[in-house]
Amino acid sequence: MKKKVLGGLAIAGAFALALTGCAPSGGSGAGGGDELITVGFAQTGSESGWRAANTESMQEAFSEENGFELIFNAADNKQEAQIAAVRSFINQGVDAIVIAPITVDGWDDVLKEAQDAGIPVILEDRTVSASEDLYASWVGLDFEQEGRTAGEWAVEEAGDAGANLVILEGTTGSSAALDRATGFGEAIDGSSINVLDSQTGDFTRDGGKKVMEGFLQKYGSEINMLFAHNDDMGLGALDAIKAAGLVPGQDIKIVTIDAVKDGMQALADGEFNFIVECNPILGPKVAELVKKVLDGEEVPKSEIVPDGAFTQEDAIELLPTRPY
Ligand code: GZL
Repeated sequence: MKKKVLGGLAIAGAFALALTGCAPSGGSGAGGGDELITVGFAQTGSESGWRAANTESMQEAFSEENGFELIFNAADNKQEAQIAAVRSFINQGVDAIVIAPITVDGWDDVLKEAQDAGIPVILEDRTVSASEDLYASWVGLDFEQEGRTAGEWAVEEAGDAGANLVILEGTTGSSAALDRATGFGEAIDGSSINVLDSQTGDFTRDGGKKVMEGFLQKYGSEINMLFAHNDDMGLGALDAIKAAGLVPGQDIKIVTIDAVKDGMQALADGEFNFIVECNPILGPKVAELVKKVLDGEEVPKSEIVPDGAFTQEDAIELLPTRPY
């Protein structure tokens, strides 16, 4: 295990640790050779196509040939399991911890424990409400802008005729769901769009299908627009819409977020009408951040990765070359 000593302050810290008999092992700054950097990665789970692409990106970036030993944990979308995984990484004495936090709250204690253990934490994808002093850096997406872009499309699509909209929300308490809702809400405020209902489908296809079935039982063909916080819930909703004898993309206009391959296929097929991208390929940036932090280099507290947005024509053109 390679613990690169951080900066000057950390050298003093390492010296203090040496006095207590628990100095970091190895590391280029502390006489370590070319040992691997051990990183504990606490992933949310495997709830969506986006998550699969994000996990693949992280596992490729944190490879042995890139100088890492990755200890991977997927928490099945349960925060208590994710916090337990982080505690396990701390007990194993990893060199750094990466977290894709399922929800924003509840992280203060375990982040303080990692800090007290001298293990830097980098957040990727979603973020937390805990003080930014408790983590080294965050790299992710502008979820509020993603929601705003989806809302602006919905307002234009509704025009003066208006629309009766239902919303499939992401995981309750996640920064992705909270911020997308904020951005979307601001964009449609004062418009001709009437929000009939909004409920979480937990970012999963099954969740999207079940909630959409409930919406259709309650509102039937009154619904003519759907905003799903991610492609997977929108794809699940397609089954419910078709089972109700309605035509997705025509009877019910659909806007989603992510732009994973299955979503872009639905867009190309005319079942979705607009998709806002959310880039899951974060692995290379996170791996670079880990090395910089362990080398004691200054890093930005946050970094936003740019997103695009796609129409049906875009999807038809881009599908053959989409990386995820
Ligand atoms: C967004 C990410 C969300 C995706 C979902 O960065 O956290 O979680 O939009 C995924 O598909 O489940």
